[in-house]
Amino acid sequence: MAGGGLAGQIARRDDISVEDFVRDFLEPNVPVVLGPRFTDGWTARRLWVTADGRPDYARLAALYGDAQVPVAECGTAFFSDQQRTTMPFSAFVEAWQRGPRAGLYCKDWHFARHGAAPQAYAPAPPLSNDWLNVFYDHGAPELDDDYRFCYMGGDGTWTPFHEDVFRSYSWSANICGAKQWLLVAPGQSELFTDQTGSWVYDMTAPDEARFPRARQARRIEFVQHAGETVFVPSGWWHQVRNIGDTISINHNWANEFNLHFLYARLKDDMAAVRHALRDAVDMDGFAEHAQLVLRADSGTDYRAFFRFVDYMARLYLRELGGGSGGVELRGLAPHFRAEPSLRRALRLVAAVLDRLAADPAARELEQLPADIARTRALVAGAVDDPPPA
Ligand SMILES: O=C(O)CCC(=O)C(=O)O
Ligand SMILES: [Fe+2]
Repeated sequence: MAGGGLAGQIARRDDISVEDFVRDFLEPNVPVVLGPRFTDGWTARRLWVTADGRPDYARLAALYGDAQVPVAECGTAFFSDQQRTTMPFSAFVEAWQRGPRAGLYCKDWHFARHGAAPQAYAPAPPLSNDWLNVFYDHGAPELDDDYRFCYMGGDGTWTPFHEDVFRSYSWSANICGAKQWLLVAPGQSELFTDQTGSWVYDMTAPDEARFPRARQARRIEFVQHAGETVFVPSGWWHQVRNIGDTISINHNWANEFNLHFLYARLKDDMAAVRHALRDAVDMDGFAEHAQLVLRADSGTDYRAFFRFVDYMARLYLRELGGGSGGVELRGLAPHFRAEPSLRRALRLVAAVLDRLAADPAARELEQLPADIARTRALVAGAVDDPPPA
């Protein structure tokens, strides 16, 4: 690749068992494209698409026209993202049909929360171990949030270079159309970020004056076709451009295998907050103030992270005890709910709880250390080896 970093190959699997996906991709945190068999049965692939594989604009407008949707203007940068507005879905579809020059990209639309057929799809079994959406659905309904999204846009609409929220995984399935992907493995961020915390906006044409080493980043580039699903592992930066009129559904998700990435992200963000506020460390109430700033910057804080982990730990303990009936976990493939998987998940949770318990930013908070200790003790009964006799 001319002037580019070493290019890698994307793995592709027409079919894969949940066990193999866990071993080959989820645990080692490696990207893969899954074949169309995982989406062939989806209602969305019939209902939203015409016989010749194009978006069925009239059908879409009739189904969801009244929804207010977030729309990016792909030609207008706004800090590290694009300018965004909100409009009725019917107005978006009208502009979309007029042609790609509009550059409007309906993205991050929480379509499942707005009456837009949550039954339009079901995550592929290997991708079903989705703690983030289990937590928002069942553990924190008052937050009225989720991480299920729909993207719709014409040829050339695109998403700038980024890493996903909380360092979560994503998966992205094409209902119709195609996407050009660029993925950059973790551990290279010094090549494309600067001192001020800004990063490269367009990795296909980086600003060489500001980011002279960006082109050295090792990358994987590939096209995702209609029906295919991309697994984006934790901490892999990525950029995406639509080829032709494209609709996709995606989730951000997390589970036992990337929980340590989520925690590491929280800890890194906290270190940045404490550095920014370093002149105030001796102030009364500094610990709580730092959490507030963390929450504003990162969308979460230590207590929210613990609440998420605690909720999932208790759910898994109940499932292990056979008592729950499992409504909360019913979306997970059987493999993830089998006893060995539950135990392994709880061991990974215990490891993260141990690190959290030792973290000075957690220890200085009211009540949190006691809460962590209580949950850790509950988990211990299920996972810790008995001490040698
Ligand atoms: O399809 C896009 O435009 C962006 C998708 C993305 O960033 C993701 O799936 O994480
Ligand atoms: Fe993303």
